[in-house]
Amino acid sequence: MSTRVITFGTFDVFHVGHVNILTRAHDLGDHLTVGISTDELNHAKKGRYPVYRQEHRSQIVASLDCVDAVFYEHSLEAKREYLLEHRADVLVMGQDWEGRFDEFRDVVEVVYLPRTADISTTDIIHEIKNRLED
Ligand code: C2G
Repeated sequence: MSTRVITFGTFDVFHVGHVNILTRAHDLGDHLTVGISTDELNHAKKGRYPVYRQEHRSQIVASLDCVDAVFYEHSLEAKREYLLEHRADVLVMGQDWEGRFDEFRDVVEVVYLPRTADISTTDIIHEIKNRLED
């Protein structure tokens, strides 16, 4: 039987940390689905809109060989519905979400992977701002 893996994220200003988690998520099964946080969900969650709009973020993620399907994650509260709708067997998230999805262990195996060190969208935005100010 094939194993279906699912993960969620914003994937704004796409970088190597994103590549690493998606590659490793793919390696845990046979099919990888990625839920892309919508612009509105991000605004609600982080108080700012992403730099790249959702159509571009999802096009970038969908173009990767390790990704089989993408959809928009409109709500953090609908995670159980998304897991069932996409028939997920394994939920993968980075360790910054450690423990936050344990409540879904009744429907999926939950795996938290270590984050890639020393890179984040926020750091990249700050680096660009600093260079412009120099
Ligand atoms: N990530 C990573 N290493 C980094 C940066 C990010 O492994 N250096 C991982 C995060 O742990 C996450 C994924 O990449 O699993 C996507 O990160 P974000 O785009 O920051 O996702 P986030 O906004 O946390 O959205 O329902 C859950 C949310 O939609 C997650």
